[in-house]
Amino acid sequence: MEENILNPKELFNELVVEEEGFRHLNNPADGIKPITKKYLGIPEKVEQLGNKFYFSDGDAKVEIIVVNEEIMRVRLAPHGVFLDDFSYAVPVLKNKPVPVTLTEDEKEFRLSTQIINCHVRKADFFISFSDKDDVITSADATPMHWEENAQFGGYYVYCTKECHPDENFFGLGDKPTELNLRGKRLSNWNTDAYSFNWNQDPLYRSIPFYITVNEGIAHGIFFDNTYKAHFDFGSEDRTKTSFWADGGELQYYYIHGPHMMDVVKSYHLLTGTHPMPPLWALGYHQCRWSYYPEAKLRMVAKGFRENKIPCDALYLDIDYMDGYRCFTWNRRYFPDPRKMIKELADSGFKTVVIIDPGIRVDDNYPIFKEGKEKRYFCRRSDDYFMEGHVWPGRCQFPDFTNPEVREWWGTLFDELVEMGVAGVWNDMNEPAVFGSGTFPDDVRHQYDGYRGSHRKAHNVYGMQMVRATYEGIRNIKKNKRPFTITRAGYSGVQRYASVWTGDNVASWEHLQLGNIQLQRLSVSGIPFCGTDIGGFSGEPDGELFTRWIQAGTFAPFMRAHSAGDTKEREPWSFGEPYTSINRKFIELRYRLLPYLYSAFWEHHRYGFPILRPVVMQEQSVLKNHFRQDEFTFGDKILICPVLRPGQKSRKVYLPKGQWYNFWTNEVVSGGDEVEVLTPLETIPVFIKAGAVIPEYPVMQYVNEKPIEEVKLNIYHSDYEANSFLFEDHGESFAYEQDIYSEKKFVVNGDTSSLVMNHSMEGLYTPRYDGYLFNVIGLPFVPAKVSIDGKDIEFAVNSDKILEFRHTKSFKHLEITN
Ligand code: MIG
Repeated sequence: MEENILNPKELFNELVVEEEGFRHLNNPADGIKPITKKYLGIPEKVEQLGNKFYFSDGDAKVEIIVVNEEIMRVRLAPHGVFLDDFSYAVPVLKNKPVPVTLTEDEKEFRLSTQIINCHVRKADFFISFSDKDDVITSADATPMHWEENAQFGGYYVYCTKECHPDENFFGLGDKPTELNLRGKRLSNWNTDAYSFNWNQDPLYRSIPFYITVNEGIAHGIFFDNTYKAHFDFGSEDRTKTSFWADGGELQYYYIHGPHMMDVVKSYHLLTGTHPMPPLWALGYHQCRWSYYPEAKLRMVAKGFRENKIPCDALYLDIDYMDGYRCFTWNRRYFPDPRKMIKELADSGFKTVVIIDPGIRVDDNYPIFKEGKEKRYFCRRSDDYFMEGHVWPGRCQFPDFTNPEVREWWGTLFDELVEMGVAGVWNDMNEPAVFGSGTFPDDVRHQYDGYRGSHRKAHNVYGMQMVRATYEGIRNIKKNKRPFTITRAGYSGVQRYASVWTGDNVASWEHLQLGNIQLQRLSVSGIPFCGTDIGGFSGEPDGELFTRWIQAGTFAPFMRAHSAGDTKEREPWSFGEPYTSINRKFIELRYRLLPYLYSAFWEHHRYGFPILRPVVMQEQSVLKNHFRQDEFTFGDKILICPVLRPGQKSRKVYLPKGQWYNFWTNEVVSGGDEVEVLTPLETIPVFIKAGAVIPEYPVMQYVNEKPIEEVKLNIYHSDYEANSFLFEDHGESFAYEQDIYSEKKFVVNGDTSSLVMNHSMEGLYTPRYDGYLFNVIGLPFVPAKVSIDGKDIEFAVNSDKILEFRHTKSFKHLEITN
């Protein structure tokens, strides 16, 4: 790790001197020359060009784009010249032509939509935003500023906003620290961080997007700048929040709430959502560094089926390749990969293979030869090819920011896909290089025609690699959904891949950390995420592994993985009672697949996260800003994993409303903490009253057998509640042509009845005919069940659950006493 020579406290203990309209920040730690920051002066005038507004202080220019009613984008051009408008995060800025009014008085210029106002203060160019009730939500604490000191090579750009006493901060991707970022100072620079620690920064991904909640109102700031970027959430100065970058343009989006959910939704409007994954990708995945030779992989496959533990995917880590050369096979370990993949597929296992960016320098290796001839590899400023050591030895690296390279790379998957490989795992794409860590700063990138050095391209390199992978496989597979997973990423990476949190450790602390990281990724626009279940390095004991499987059951992406020097790590490796409990939870994952898939659809279609921290349910309750164990999985199931050894019970906070303990069906009122028993066999799981939770029968893998019946668990409530069930073919993009089925269940009840309305939309018809209804929590003895006016036979089982069956086509259900 790099030594931190400057103490940041000293570095920012600046002396402010007023001088000729500019404020010079004199930094004593700098010694030789003071850092000279330039600040916006006084806005002289405003020009309007459609939904774009330009302000100028005579030299610097500020552009404000009204993106829609809730979003405005602010850009600064220190000398009046804006950079080309290009972003990997926001490929197309979808402006909605909304009415904007521009007004001016002696104090300010003001741009207003129906929902927000942007104020540009005449005295000092402070920019602030307010809602329609004129409540200021975000206000500059200094004017936007920059440095053009030659010693840094280019502009450093800064924005500083007011930070309020009870303002709290969320988001920013995978930072391994408390969920609430208040008081933190963090940086974005994609870094391979093997066995990272609590508070280590930065890690693998750069997501320059955060959400703040102040006095119950949320807004987001998306600082779309790919350079090394920094954030300070009231750390150096409790009254200020800053974000700045070591280059590039000061460009940020103000995204209005008022709810955190609205902010996340709008962020996805800008950066896109995750496409629907193949249904099997929501099943259980088993990974290891590495399963080889073939006999070993087959043994693991057999182990799953013999132990009757469901599993859909097996992974091949780097040892499947010939000398770690991408797109080759080690034929000694895997003599006939095609046959092996086919036979694994026959018993339901999809094979996922790893692909790293480093290409071995080897003139007998066709991929290197072609890349070299076509000059597809990254070069230094003096035009020599950039070289570094990674697993294959001496390597060169494709410039994935070049569209032609991406296209070429995409075609390289042809053979793997044709052999039956079902998914691709992109590792080391920060990019990671042994020794030096990453590429030298002077490496040149094509950057889709907006050329730049590695300083600009570093944080997007991995995203462009997995984009090439995703798009390539999508082309090859025609209308079938690719499955991809990446370690590095930048905002927008969710359009191309799922994400895992990298090389964690088999410790309780990492289980806690992972639980926070997944919630944080979820609100930062990365819905399909998971940790290495069990911990990558080190050895979990049976208890830790089982607790991790239990938590992982409710992670959008569920994969166990472990480093090469650890003991066997399959769900049955720890013996009883662990094996049975692991099985029970993995089975639960498969039972809940239709629910999870529907939550995924809600993400894809509407931009909602799959995991939602408690603060997202009740942001106006200040205490919730500091809760980080509980979250909901979709909007109906609340989870509180057990994160400590030997824990026999734990406190769980339930948001207001009525909840059912999933294991006992006991009704609990929310709005407070409850003490819940946590024997090794369970973790706290609560279902929101009024929910309809669909369940598929347990299978050893997705589509093992046709589904004959879907179970609908209906939880009585005394208020109206909506639930959805999304289904489709599970493999194709037909959903883009509306070939799916979306069912809506509206439940309402009182002390003597429960009614449910059922409606259907879409062009897909699931194959199964009927539902098995399980009605839970009726506060009365049911005397009559009728569907569309006809009486239905029913039974009440020993758990007081009302049971009956009916075909899936009906509109109205009524249960009365
Ligand atoms: O330098 O491919 O995070 O999941 O098993 C280590 C070997 C490279 C790091 C990944 C890990 C993977 C491992 N990789």
